Amino acid sequence: MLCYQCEQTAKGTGCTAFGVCGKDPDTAALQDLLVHAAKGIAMYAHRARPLGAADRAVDVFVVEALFTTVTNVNFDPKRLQGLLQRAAEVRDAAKKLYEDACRKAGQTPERLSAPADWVPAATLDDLIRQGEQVGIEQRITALGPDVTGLQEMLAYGLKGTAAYADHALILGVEDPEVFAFFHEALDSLTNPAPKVDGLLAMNLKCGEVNLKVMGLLDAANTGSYGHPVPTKVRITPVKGKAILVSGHDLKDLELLLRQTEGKGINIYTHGEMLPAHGYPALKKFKHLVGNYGGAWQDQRSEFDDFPGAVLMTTNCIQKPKESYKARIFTSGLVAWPGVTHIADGDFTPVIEAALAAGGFKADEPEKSILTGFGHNAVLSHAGTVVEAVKTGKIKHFFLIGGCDGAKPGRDYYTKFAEAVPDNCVILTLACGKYRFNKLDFGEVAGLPRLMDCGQCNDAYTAIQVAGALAKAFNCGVNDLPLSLILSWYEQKAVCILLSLLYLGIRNIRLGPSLPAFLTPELAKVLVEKFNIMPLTTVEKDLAACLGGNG
Ligand code: FSO
Ligand code: SF4
Repeated sequence: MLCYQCEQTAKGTGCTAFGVCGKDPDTAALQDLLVHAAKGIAMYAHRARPLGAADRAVDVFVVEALFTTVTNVNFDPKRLQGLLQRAAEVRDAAKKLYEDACRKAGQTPERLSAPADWVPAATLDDLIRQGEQVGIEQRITALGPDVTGLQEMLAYGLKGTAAYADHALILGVEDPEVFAFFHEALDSLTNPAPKVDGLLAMNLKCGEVNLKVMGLLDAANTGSYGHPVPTKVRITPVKGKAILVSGHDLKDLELLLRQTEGKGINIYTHGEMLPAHGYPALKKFKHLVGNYGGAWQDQRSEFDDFPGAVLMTTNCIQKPKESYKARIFTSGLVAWPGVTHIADGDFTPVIEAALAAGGFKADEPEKSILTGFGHNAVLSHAGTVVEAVKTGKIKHFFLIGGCDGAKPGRDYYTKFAEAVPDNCVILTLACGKYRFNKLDFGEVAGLPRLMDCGQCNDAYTAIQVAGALAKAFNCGVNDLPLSLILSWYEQKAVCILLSLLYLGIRNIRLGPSLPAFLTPELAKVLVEKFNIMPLTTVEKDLAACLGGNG
């Protein structure tokens, strides 16, 4: 296997024997084959659409297939085998769609070859062998590391965008143009002689489309649950039976809240589910009592200690310990072999496991943190913020956000947040915030110095806020007293980075390490075009930011 799609990839170059995330070589091959199959489907769907032919089932499957292969989502070869069988059926449907549309238009259909003509092997072992033939290694040999790296950056950007598109469509918000782009971009990845310029342009287009998708998801979340409002969230347990909900899927949380109402079970959020507490239609549930634990990489000890059931609605799942394997559940696209999967929104098994577990025996002394600083909430203070900047009360803004992870260097973000001067505001989002969100940052100009904008997709909020500030100060976003200190881990961070690059945002500090798929040549291009900077030391980087360099 060779997988280098996430930040924790082995030796900073690629997982070859076994994934650091827990992905075994067989699962890696099946995921590669699923992406290959999605490209084949897209070849037909991309050609059918201009002829007026589209099929929502095809569109949605491509989104789900991509999201399935994001880091820490699906580790289950059996589930992947099922998805591959379905992929072949969907591909046949897309082929028919295209050929029928051609006939109708009086055109001769193109005869498409690999990956459009993929025939799924009959057994799991043979599917794995097929997957081994379509991995990154073969392309690095054929096309070289730069072109392959750019192709993979696009593929990872698409995977991240697919995750957000999936959340939005679950809440009933979708856009045919977005589906069309997935097909166009995947089709472009089948080009036997790709060019660097074309790939760079397609990567930026992915950033553009992801921005649109984050907007759709924002509309879906706020349309379903209202605009987040600043909300105090309890971080200490209360007595009673308990369910811990992790991941990003607000719909699953809503369903679970409804199904547990009046059952004497308290619901806690974990990791990226924390911002759910800010949404009016979710916070109204009295038994949504608090947030438990930290970011995803702490789950093995935290789930072990949690005296109730656990539900993983999206990534990031890690190999469950035997101690809690019987009381952890997956939903949506998440899968781990041997872990019960809730496919139909009926969370009865989760509720039963919570009732059977001990629950918290007593209330712990109350402690809380704040969340809910979506764009509406932050921009409702726009006048105060602009005034405070003009009078010098607020000197600088820092967006310290992105994913968390297990690598040692990630304490940089804690130290950076701690070192930010008192007259500066810190905006944060995604699971990286657990590095510092329990520290007391106090206030500046009557506003909290630390504002939690939400999940990783709420990078949309940060972009809205930056745009509004730039307008108020009549300057470009790059001219604002704003620094971006970003941490990345998986492919959602890749699509957000592409969106920021599409917007022309420069001087991003990216860590804890640069992606392995960015060869030195590609990294040079990004530095020249966008002045992306690796992290150095907190002292040097902070001084540079405050001195006007990013
Ligand atoms: Fe984190 Fe995992 Fe939200 Fe990611 S929980 S790492 S970028 O899935 O999606 O920030
Ligand atoms: Fe390695 Fe990350 Fe790929 Fe897992 S997802 S196999 S940790 S590069």
